[in-house]
Amino acid sequence: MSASLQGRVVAVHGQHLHVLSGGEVHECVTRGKKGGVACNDQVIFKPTGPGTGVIEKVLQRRNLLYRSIAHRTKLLAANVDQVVVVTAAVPAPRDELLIRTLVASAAAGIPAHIVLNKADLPETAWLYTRLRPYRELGYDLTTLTAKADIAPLRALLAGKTSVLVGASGVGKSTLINALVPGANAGTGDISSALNAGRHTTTHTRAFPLPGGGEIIDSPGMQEFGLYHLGTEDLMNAFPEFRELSGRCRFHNCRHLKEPDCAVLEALRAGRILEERWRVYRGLVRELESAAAY
Ligand SMILES: Nc1nc2c(ncn2[C@@H]2O[C@H](COP(=O)(O)OP(=O)(O)O)[C@@H](O)[C@H]2O)c(=O)[nH]1
Ligand SMILES: [Mg+2]
Ligand SMILES: [Zn+2]
Repeated sequence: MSASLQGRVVAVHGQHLHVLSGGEVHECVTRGKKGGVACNDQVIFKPTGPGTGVIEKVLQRRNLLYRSIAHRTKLLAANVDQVVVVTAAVPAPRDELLIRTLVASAAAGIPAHIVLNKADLPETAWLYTRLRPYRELGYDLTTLTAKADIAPLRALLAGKTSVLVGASGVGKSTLINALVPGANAGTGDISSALNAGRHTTTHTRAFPLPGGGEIIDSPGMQEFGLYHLGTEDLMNAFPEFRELSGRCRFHNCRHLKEPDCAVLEALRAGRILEERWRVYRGLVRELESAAAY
């Protein structure tokens, strides 16, 4: 019997994990570990043979992001420094996806950084303007052209562990391929038949960056899970609501239709973005109906 080792999970493919320990990758299984294991978790595992092992324990996490699967929570990534949410003017972006991503990051206590890709397209100027309120909310915005120059992104990622997320078609795979030599991420340029197969498998990988730091990619995933959150967590994940906390008539105000609600007043006065509040209202309903599952 060999002694247990400590390592870091660098890839998750269902119950199969790659754990990096002492410079070597061990293929480990979880044996249905309760609670699950996330990419980038620190774990204790017991070797079961050459290059194989079984997970015994997940060490305490600094933070945790969830994957979105209809009404179920699955772990995605742990111990990360930032979320990088990629957006682009083409295909037409959905406000809701961006907002939900920012909410999930805020609820996990992880800073989010918005990357506006496809700066070469003329439509980008319009989206840049639309994103101005987000910069006022405190989110950093980096504009770049993945196909031409990813230097601005390299600077942003250097020395940090980042999770990459964004709608299909915004250029995530293009960015990964430019950042990580040999990553071979399937891009929208490859035949869609080939992509279809790739995207149905949900695996998550941490790629070491040549200049230090790591980027965590989960092909096919566009959105973080939110079903583990309560209404209170949700309110706190909107900085513009949080700022008004204590100013509503009712201390337990949910900012939905209560009288003398400071959030609703700010909304009517145009100081809160309508789309942000709408997504908030939708999420409150969604989480309350999910809680019944
Ligand atoms: N014009 C332009 N197209 C880009 C850029 N980056 C990626 N694309 C294209 O956008 C499409 C989707 O890219 P892909 O990396 O597969 O997006 P993903 O679905 O987010 O992984 C592909 O056709 C890319 O060639 C860019 O900076 N400018
Ligand atoms: Mg892709
Ligand atoms: Zn209120």
